[in-house]
Amino acid sequence: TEEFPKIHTKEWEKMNASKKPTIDWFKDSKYGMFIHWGLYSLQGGIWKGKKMEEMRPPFVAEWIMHAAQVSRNEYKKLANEFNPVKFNADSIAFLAKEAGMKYLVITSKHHDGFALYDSKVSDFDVMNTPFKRDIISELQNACNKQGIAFGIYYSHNIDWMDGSDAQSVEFAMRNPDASDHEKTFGANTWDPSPNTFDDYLQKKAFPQVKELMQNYPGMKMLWYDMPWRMKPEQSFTFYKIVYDLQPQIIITERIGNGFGDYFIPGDNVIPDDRDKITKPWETVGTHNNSWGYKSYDNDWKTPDEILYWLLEIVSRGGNYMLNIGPTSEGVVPDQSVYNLLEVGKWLKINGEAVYGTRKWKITKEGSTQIQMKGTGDRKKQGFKNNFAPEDFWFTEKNGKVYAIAIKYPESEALIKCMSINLVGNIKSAKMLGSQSSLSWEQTDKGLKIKLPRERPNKYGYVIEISL
Ligand code: JFZ
Repeated sequence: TEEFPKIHTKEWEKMNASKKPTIDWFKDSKYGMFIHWGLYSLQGGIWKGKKMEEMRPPFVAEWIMHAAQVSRNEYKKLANEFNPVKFNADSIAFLAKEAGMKYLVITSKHHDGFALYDSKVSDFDVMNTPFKRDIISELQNACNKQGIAFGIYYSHNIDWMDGSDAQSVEFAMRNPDASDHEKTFGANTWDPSPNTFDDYLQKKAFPQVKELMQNYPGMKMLWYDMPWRMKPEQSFTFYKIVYDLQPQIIITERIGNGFGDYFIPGDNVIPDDRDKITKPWETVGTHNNSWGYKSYDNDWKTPDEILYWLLEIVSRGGNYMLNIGPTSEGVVPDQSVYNLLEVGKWLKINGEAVYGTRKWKITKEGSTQIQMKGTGDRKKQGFKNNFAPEDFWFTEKNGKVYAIAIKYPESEALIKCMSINLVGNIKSAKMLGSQSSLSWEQTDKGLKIKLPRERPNKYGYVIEISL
């Protein structure tokens, strides 16, 4: 980041300015779908009978090639088995729509180097599988039909097939105790590509990003991953290739060296109020504990837990992009579908309190949950579904404040919103999804509101307060 002002500042600022409409759209959209899908989905986290946890961390299924130290030749053969005949782009776009998501980002190429689209740059692509269908194109068309904005993830830095020296170093970036890692798991034994990093950039990554820009017009976002080891000039080139062909696209700051348009606090990380975030931001979340499909991980975030993440994030002014990992057949696991649709039902009634809102001066009251930091097992992070009726999250929009609760009070129909008394001047209050206007009383202990008997959705409610 320190290096960034030294190169192309003026040019970058000009390019950055062209993205204003997309940034505004992004800040209003709030909720999106992330899709991790590729050859690794065939294994579901198991390589020759061994689970990832018996091999090398990180234990996310899209890292199976690294975890099992699979040689490039052996890994390449998986392409002969890739035939997800049940994949239906329309039903995935429809799922996103019904889930209340406004955009969708799919892995066009992950760290294993396999392209899910028709690439003329590399043979290691979906057209060289029995499936022979351009997944990126099908999904983009399906999203266009549903009015879901479309974007792609592209692993610009790590490419185990064609990149260089991509061994446990990536892990070292995240884990300062990499030497322990080597002691525990041994040195890497696989055969990384002989290409230099620069060869890889010139011959594969830059040309692939360019062809993606040429072949899939009208995209909204590009999710580059892993800023580690990128030189400022290289990050800049990745930014400019996109700008030259699709100037509206906004780019993650994981491009490296400060060139991104929006900030990613970390995987499954809700930023702390004290973090000084200057760019629009997005938290990405796993649904279980893996991005790619993991056959034995059934530790799904429940609907109210997903709602909790969404509220924590939106009340702080950010976006939430929640992941699905389709199987080798191209289907989304049932529990994942069910949970997304449950949240979608909540959003159909309460979406007013989410979309287009901004951070209010108070983000939250009540103290049920803790801050969660870091990727990984959410139970280890201390998550319990123990929401209380005293917990409220707040957002604001057009002179209205939304007080959002995940839990109804059990017997009393009277709730107290302590924070609201700070604003004075209340004109009216109502519950979203209910016709009756509510009576309220401003006390020195906060706003007391008498709730209607209706329960528009089982996962809590929103009081819309007009000021
Ligand atoms: C990366 C990938 O390695 C992973 O497979 C997945 O695609 C995820 C969305 O992104 O993993 C990261 C990258 C950066 C951080 C954590 C995980 N980080 O900065 O905390």
